[in-house]
Amino acid sequence: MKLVPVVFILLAPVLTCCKDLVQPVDCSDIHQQDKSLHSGVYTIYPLGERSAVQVYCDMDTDGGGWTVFQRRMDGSVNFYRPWDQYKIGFGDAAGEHWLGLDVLHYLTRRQPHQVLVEMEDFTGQKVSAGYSQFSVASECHGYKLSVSGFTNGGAGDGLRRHNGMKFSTFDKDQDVWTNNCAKSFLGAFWYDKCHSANPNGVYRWGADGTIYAAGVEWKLWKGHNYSLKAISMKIRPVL
Ligand SMILES: [Ca+2]
Repeated sequence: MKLVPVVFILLAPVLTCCKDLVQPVDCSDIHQQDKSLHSGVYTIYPLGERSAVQVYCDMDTDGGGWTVFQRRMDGSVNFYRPWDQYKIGFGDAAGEHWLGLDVLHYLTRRQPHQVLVEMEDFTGQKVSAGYSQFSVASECHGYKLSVSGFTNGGAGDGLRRHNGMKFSTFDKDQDVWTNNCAKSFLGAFWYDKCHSANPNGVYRWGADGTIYAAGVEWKLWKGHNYSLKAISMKIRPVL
């Protein structure tokens, strides 16, 4: 019986030390550590201590703890980019950003995740689409998307037809169309042939049919010739 306090005394420095070394894997970890933190840019370590990456954490929506992996808001970043950049990520975590397919794969492989897509038009209307299950396969499997369990926040089920698709960029065509969806619709996504959502399309400031279906679009809400003001895609572990 006398051993118990001795063991704790001996372990105390180790436990303290380990606590300091714990690095957050995602925004959910950061939120769990301190629920008073506000939304903003944080550093996460999806793959251990050498994998630091900046990301925007949504600590407000529906309880917070969301890791934002895609965000458009002002057209400041060009999203028409090649495979290697979609793989590792690009843009500015404080603004328009793509976190990267590798990080998406690692995070969604660790544990079950949900996804929330929020969007806004140029009149200030806001809608969303939620899915209780979301995962992205490895690069070997084409970063294949698995998404299900739709909840409608007014946007409509825009990801349904993209479930089971591989990711495509203009220089890596993994869609199921005879042509190249990424080239034809100026984006990069889990295209089939081709899309009902094009969040990585060209930022076009509202209604614009100059090039069909090439804008930042969510077809079931605003159709194929309306480019959204803002859209973000965020994930969180299912508790
Ligand atoms: Ca094709």
